[in-house]
Amino acid sequence: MKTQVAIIGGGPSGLLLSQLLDKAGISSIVLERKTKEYVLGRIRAGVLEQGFVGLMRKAGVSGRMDAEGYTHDGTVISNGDEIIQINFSELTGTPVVVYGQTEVTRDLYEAREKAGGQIEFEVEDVVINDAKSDSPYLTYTVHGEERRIDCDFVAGCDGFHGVSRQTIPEDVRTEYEKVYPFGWLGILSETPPVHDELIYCNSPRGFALCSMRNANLSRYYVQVPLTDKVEEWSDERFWDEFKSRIPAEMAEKLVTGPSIEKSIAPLRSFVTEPMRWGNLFLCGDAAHIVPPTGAKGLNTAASDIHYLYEGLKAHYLDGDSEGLDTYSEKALLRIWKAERFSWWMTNLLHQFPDQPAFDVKMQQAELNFLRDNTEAQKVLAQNYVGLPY
Ligand code: FAS
Ligand code: PHB
Repeated sequence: MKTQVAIIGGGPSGLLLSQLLDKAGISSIVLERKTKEYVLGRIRAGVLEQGFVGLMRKAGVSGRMDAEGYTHDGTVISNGDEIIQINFSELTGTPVVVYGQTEVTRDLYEAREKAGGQIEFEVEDVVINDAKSDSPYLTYTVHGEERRIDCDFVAGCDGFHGVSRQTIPEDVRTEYEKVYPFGWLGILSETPPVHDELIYCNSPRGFALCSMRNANLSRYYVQVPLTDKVEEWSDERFWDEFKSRIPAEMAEKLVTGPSIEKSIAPLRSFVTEPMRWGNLFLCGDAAHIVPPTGAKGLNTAASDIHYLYEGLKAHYLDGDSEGLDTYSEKALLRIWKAERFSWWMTNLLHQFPDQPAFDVKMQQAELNFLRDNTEAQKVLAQNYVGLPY
């Protein structure tokens, strides 16, 4: 088979890129190693920056998001029982949209299928060949049958455990990593959210987050040690612990119920440089990971897709390759700012094992400065709603 852009990975990055390219008349094929049902079974991000919302509109897939997404004008940071209101719209003029990644991915699959987009599922043994040449090609198998795609460019949208990043020689790559000494235990419950905005909770017992998916679907998290196993957390244990970490006024009105999903995700910061090698371009989790504390994972994948899409469009439509030549540098500039914000939010809100007493005092001083200083709240808001592309 031949296409202009071969995309590895049928998650939000790969699907959004394929849909945008299609709108510009540029052909692509998406290779996904799992089934569509498996991909849609993942519960991940929940908050979309305006940049992401704009890309979904440009891709023509914003109908359900506009109808069912929740516009949030702010968020709450709590310190024990103390409530710190961060008003995005007042401080930056920009809200965020709460709309789950699962729904984003579902909308993108529907759009690709409606447009007759080529997506191959359950692919295996994907190999990127001749990435440094002008005629790279992919080889792979589907149920044992060997296949090949000849293309101009390869977009590595295959996440942290994919093949793309590993294709770039180790002596070309520089990797930066910080592993946090805790994870997040997340649950979904068919209960009304405890508050109409998200609440990021700092408590002496550890971090907690009150989020949501819709008026009767809550998404809640608690920080847990890396050694914890999800089977050690009954629903009762989760609710007791969660109530002990959120502000008392919220705990009093919390509606609990059975979990319909429960999982533990480790937290890490990770970046690989460069994000281009020949005609292979890395996007999203294939190139970088953030702790979810700043809601930046999915949103930095979106800005990568924006830069790559604009570069490919200029290349094919105007014969201008400047966007492709500066892709890695431009994407990394914004990624590192998202890494910084996610690292800052994680240090602000979590309890670290064996944390020195001085560091605890620093965390409290940071929270008190945020409570008392509108400029500090504005800096948080500018980063949370999304820095410019
Ligand atoms: P993805 O990992 O979503 O997609 C990559 C796709 O490539 C997958 O479908 C995979 O099956 C496929 N693939 C991998 N290797 C392949 C191969 N060799 N061949 C073909 N296909 C291959 N972000 C937030 O903003 N907020 C959150 O709360 C949040 N929670 C998260 C929880 C978890 C457990 C994880 C893992 C991530 C979370 N994230 C969160 C980050 C997450 O949303 C990512 O940023 C987002 O999925 C990035 O999208 P993609 O780059 O498309 O990568
Ligand atoms: C979520 O709703 O899953 C969510 C929201 C905000 C975050 C992390 C996760 O920072």
